[in-house]
Amino acid sequence: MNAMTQDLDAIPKLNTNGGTSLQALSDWVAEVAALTQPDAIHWCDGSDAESAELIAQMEADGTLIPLNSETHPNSWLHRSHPDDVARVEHLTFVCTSDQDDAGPNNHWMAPADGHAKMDGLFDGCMRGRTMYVIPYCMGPIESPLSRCGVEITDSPYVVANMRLMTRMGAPALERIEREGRFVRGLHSIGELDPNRRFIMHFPEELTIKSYGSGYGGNALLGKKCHALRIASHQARQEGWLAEHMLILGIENPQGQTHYIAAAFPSACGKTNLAMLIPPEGYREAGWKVWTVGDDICWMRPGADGRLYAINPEAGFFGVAPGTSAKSNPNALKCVQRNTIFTNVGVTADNQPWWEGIDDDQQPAVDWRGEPYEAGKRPAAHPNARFTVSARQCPSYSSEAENPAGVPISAIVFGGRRASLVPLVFEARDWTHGVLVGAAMGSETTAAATGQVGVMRRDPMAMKPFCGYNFADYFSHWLSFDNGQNKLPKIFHVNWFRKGADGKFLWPGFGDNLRVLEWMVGRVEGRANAVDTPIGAIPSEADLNLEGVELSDDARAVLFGYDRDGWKAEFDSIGEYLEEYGPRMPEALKDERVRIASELG
Ligand code: SAT
Ligand code: MN
Repeated sequence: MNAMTQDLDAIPKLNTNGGTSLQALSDWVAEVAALTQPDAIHWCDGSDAESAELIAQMEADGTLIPLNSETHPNSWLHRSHPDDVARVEHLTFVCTSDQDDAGPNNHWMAPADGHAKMDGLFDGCMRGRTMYVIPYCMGPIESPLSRCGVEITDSPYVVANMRLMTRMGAPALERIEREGRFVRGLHSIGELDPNRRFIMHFPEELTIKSYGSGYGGNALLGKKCHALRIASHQARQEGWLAEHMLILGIENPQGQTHYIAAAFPSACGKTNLAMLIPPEGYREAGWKVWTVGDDICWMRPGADGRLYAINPEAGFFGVAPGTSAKSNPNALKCVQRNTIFTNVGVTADNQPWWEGIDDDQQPAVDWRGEPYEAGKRPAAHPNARFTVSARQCPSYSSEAENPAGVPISAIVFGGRRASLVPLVFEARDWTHGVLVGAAMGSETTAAATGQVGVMRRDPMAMKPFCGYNFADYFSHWLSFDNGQNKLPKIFHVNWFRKGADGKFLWPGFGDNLRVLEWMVGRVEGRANAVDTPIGAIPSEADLNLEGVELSDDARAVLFGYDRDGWKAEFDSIGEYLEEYGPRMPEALKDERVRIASELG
């Protein structure tokens, strides 16, 4: 299994500040130290003093650049290596003993080969560096839905981000020592050489090895690597779901709250939707939207058969460009203090700046640290990010800390579709809903390296994140419909439909609440819709469109469906499902055939 064979007694005693009573953890840390040869080991306790010391050190070596302390107290800019600005799906592997278990949706390597490759890269890579041991908990410390991990890294920037994104330090270590189990994540920035970069997962060993990148989802191993790829594998074994979904609460004027979980690919507005501000009329009437999470959702059936969800994260790693007082005032308020910005531009007075921020300021320096030249290159990288604690969000729900999770009333799937797909439709039952999720398509974004704007299938927005064969994943989803669970309704939305002029037809942002309100009405059995082969579509009269300007053409397209276009779409979905071979559940294929034949 593991290629590390050093004699542990031969390792000189390293300068180290802490330790653990858990033998499995101290043995692993010693093994990693023997392999990577750091100068010192630092066990992270998550304290303010520890954070202050790390930040001082990063300010001194230029890893963090302090921003304007009057406008943005306690906030920093980090410039990543220009070749290291997004997730690298082509270098991300799932190593299972049987290749079919990883599925056509993952790059695969045999576990022994994966370990050999990674251990070769890690050999001696921390010489001259400090190795940080970060115990963390994904989800509220007291929640039975939460799971823990330990990330070992040589990047203090990763430590600072993990401190904002997870419950990290002493309380997490206590839980790990109590439970005795944890996901192992080993990370080194290496030489930041794109040719020596791999993100490798060993789901059967609950292990992650990531080398050569310091960026977001490649390096903050609690996020996509643990909370999605490894957790999806664990969730399948244990009977729950680990999903790429935001979670929000909609409180009606009577004070009742429905929780919705929604899956969209990276950089399709999950953070904006999770922090939505109701349009004026709704606000006046007393509607409120509460943020539980903006990226990841773990859910499991409760004793009453409903799905209960937690946000395993404790912070937001949101896309900065496009975030403005208009698009997402809550996010803008979040990032006024105690925030790490990555790859944004800065103004002459040292405030963070990005395209679409919509203020009167101009950038002086771009994300690479070079003088900004208008019209030449953007000031912020399109995948520039902010990292901030969720507790700073004005709409953060107190229920986000509830160890029991929140009950989910509706699941929403959505992508960027310029044509064909209407604003919203409802699946007729769970099986249909799983097909809607499995068939999801979206145009690619800057969150991953590669071409932007190409339509690809991205089932449940999990294409880059499902740690096992998609066919088995769809079977797992279908298995929740067991006659006992009280499952949420499933919907599909498309905020990104374009008109002939190439402009978006739907205003989006706060007005998306109109669509969510209709969903809540459907859940409560009050709202109307028109049944079509692809699902139940509201007519424009079924939505509250007061104050929204939409041309007749836009209305026809947003609330209509094009039978011929959908026939072609269902042919293409059929071909897509075939790519998964014999493991693809018959129930899903039958469901596609049922709808295709209704389309005629
Ligand atoms: O880079 S991350 O994976 O953390 C962000 C994203 O792509 O959603
Ligand atoms: Mn994401």
